[in-house]
Order: sequence, then C-alpha cells, then structure tokens
Amino acid sequence: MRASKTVRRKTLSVKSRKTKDTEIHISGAEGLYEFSEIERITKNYFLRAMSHPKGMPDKVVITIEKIKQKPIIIPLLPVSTFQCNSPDEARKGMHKLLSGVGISKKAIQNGIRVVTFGTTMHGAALILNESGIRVEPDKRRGVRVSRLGIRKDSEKILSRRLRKEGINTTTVKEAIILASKVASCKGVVAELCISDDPDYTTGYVASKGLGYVRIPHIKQKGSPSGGRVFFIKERADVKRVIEYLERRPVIAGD
Ligand code: PML
Repeated sequence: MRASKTVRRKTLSVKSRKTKDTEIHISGAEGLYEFSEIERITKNYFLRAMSHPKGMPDKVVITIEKIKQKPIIIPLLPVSTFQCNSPDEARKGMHKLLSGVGISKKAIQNGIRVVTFGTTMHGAALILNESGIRVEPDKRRGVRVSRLGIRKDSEKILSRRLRKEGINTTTVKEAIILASKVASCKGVVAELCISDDPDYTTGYVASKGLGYVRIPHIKQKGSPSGGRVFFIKERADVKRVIEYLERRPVIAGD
C-alpha cells in the first residue's frame, strides 16, 4: 500500500511566482499473505492510510500480486535497545553502532543527513559504506523493500516478547521484519531508520551482527523528517541488491 498527497509548492526563485505540484509520501505497508487473508489485510491497509498522523492522503494505491517464486526463510533479528535520552545522545549512538560494523564517518554523516533533512522518500537511500556515495538510481523514489512476511508461529513468539516490553505494535513488528530482510541481503552492511511520523521518536540501527537496535529519542517530537538508509559494501552489485530487496520473496522466522 502506498498513500500520498499532492501539494502545490512555490519554486525556489524569489522573483518567480511559479508553483510546482509535489507528491508527499504519507504511509506505506507491504506483506506476504495467504489468499484467505487478503480481504482483511486490504481493509486494514486502507484504514491505516486514512488515519495516518501525517494527514489525509489524496491517493492510495493497493497492489495485490500473486507470488510465483517460493519464499526463502530468513532469520528474524534479535531486538535490543540503546539507552539514550536525547537526539544528541542518539546521534552518538548511531555513530558508535554504525562505525562498529565498518561504516565510515563520511558515510554515516551522509546517511544521517538523508534521514534528518529534506523531503522524505517513499523508499530507502543506498549509501556505499566507505566513500559515502549515494547510489540508488532514483533519488526521489528510493529502494522499496517488498515481498516480505513472517511465519505464523514466529509472529506469535515475537508478539509475546514485544508485549513483555510494552512495544507489541504493528509499527515495531513490521520494522523488525523489514530490517530482517534487509540484513539478510548479501551486500548490505547495516540499516539506519528514523520514522517520518512526527509523533514517533524511536528509530533503529540494524545489521546481521548487531541485530535490531532500537534508539529512543532519535528525533525531536513534531519533526516530520525521517527515512531509511541501507549502507552497502563499496563494491556491492547495486542491481542485485535492489533486485533482492524489491523482488525476492522472503519469510522471516527461525
Ligand atoms: C516506520 O515505519 O515509520 C519506522 C518505524 C521504526 C520503528 C522503530 C521501533 O519502534 O522499533
């Protein structure tokens, strides 16, 4: 599901009175489901699109597609929390976690810039882990992680674990499943995510080795900025990374 809104914005030139229509991303969701679940899920996605804190969309696209490829089973990342109390501490935490898995200072700075400034993208940015160069072919669209789900028994176990921590929400569960798919991709070193929901101030850093590390107070409440960055190996095959993330069906669960 993709929900968006078109707004008319003034162009940058001081003299010109020109305006331009810009599509703003409101919300998105992806999943792999049995045929019998589709009616319920479609309704849930529609209701979710209509009640997002970023406002009412004027376009909601729900695509239902039969998957012909057999999904591969991937491990679900373990969840932990990096204790911090402010966006400043969170920034130090992001640097510590990301540099610990081999992301250069420049790449981290570029990644943080993507998720803290500018308009939010539908998908994620791809940044090379040494040079910090952005390599996704379409900078506005980004890379959309798709075709991902979780085994029913694993979902029950995950829900039980998250409930104990008081964080058993769709937002957290979907983020863990997505991060698990991203971490399972050959060529991806780590992920950084800040929600673009102005009221949601917990983000995360994830990788195969670190697991899914939640970072509270990652941004100030009320900030509309956010997004995802996937740091990939300097010499990764970008086309193959995108093909895996967008097209390869995976089911998380151990
Ligand atoms: C989003 O989908 O808006 C990002 C959610 C990040 C969730 C972080 C968490 O609470 O674990």
